[in-house]
Amino acid sequence: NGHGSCVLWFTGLSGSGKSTIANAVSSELFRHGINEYVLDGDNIRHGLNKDLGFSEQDRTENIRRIGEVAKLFVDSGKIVTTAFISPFQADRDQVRELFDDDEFFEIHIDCPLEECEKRDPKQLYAKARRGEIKDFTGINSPYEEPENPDLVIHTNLLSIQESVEVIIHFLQKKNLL
Ligand code: GGZ
Repeated sequence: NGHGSCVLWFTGLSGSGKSTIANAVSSELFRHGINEYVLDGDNIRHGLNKDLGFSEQDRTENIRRIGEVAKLFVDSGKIVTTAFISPFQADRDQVRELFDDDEFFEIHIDCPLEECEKRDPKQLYAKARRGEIKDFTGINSPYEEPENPDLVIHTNLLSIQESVEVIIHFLQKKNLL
């Protein structure tokens, strides 16, 4: 098991590609026999965090708990990728505090709001524009862009495969693979 353990903390708007890229990175790492796991809405918000909504307070608690879970995975030797909007810099900074410098990487999955809104796979932006979802990130709830990201992936310019390659190279450069 000759690889490091760390957290790849994705942050970005709804529809920016966080889950898609997280799952593609996961497949690539798995193919190379690497001990990895993805935390996303499906396995966290539907279970551990199903008591939480999308108020600023609940998002902060969502991210705090996910940070603690990610810490457990890192302690168990995994490379863990998290795919949550995590809109607040202070919350992301709090999570970073749980880790050593070489264990936590903030990765901005960066896509212009207009493009995310055009993609709108679940028609959530449309609903938010019609006032049917309150506190929707980018529409009527803030997204704070990372001030000092370890890596930025422009998903409007790169294919999924290209995005995966950038992240794999990043892990190699950090001597984690
Ligand atoms: C943002 C919302 C909201 C509101 C439901 N604002 O594109 P999706 O559907 O699959 O991903 C979004 C997901 C965001 O949950 P996170 O846990 O990542 O958010 S945070 O980190 O801010 O706590 C979206 C859906 O949940 N969703 N309502 N109001 N996204």
